[in-house]
Amino acid sequence: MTEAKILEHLFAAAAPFIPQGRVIDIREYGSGNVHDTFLVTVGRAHPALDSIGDQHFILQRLNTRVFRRPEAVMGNMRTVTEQGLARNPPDPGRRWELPRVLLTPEGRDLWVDPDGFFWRALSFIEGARTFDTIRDLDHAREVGWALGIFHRLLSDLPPDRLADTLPGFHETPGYLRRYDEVQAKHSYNRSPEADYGISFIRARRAWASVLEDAKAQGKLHLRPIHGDPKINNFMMDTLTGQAVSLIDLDTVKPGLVHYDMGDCLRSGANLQGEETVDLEAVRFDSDICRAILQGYLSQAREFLTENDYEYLYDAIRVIAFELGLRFFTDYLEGNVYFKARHEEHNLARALVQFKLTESIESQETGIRAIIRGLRRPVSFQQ
Ligand code: GN1
Ligand code: MG
Repeated sequence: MTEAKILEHLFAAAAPFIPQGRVIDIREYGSGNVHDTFLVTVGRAHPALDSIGDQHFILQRLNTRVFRRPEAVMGNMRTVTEQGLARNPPDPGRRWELPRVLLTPEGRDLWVDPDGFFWRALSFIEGARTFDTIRDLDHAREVGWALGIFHRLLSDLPPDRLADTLPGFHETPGYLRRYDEVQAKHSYNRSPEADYGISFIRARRAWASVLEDAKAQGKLHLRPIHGDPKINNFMMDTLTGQAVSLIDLDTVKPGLVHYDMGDCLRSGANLQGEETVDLEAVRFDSDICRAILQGYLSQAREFLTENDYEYLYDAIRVIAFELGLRFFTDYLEGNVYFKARHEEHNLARALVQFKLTESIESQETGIRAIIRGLRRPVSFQQ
């Protein structure tokens, strides 16, 4: 498709959400691995956007191969944002917003194009930006604070008010079963890297169900979670540097807060970022880990149980391992889930997560000591 044709499609997809407005510009936005995301600049705002300042919105084409029930995804998103969360200042004097779902004049939150693709529009958090990696300890504390606020604000929402839009998401044993199936079905190019991945996974199979086992034994409980709190889903105010939003609410659903903690820490404490090609430099930074946890616990201490703390170390290790396993399986399967820029992209991503897992394992004693130290209440000044 030519560029002009693509733009024509994009303008057509934006139009239902902005009936009275004039779209000035549409450009690709962010670095998501699943949906196609665009930033739309409008001449006149959508009625649901603020009259002053809001001149943008986010337009997304949903990946319905991953999210098979787009209506349920939108339902969850609306439950979370409309439950008074959107502009509810969780801490006096602090800015806090969540992206709002923009509706068409008919009140619809999705628009289906003539080819059957689902599109949606979300408000854009102005005056804030995202980062792919953590810059410093203050940034880390802010990220932790924002995840803590998110969990705290959702902590009284019964998890069954949210649909299970991605059955099995973050349940590691299921990803292992999928890996076995794919391995049995697909041939792949033997290489030292692929061999390393296979033996890496083999050595961790028995332990990988640790969170699911604890859940089955009643030690850990389902709560509303974000599902994808990696660093570039936290928006930081461009002036103050403080966290103002946690975006990408597709994966909000019932789950373990451990999935979120593990995901935030495996992402935040990897200063090379998950796309690095410098494998030797990949490590888990325990100072960043401590700072994220400090920020998180300033909000989460009131709802975490003793068992929750017990499984925090495993959560960090298992979610890094699981993401590596997911990337690796997708590589073996021919890149059908994560968008890949080249054939070995998901193999390279998997190796980064495996290296990170090794680094976490080699620092187990230190990480457990950090968690133990932070369990005692400490004052944390914002
Ligand atoms: C995917 O699309 P994106 O970048 O928001 C994935 C996450 C992974 C992440 C790794 C629904 O998120 O689970 O952690 O890639 N989302 C889904 O970058 O599978
Ligand atoms: Mg996501």
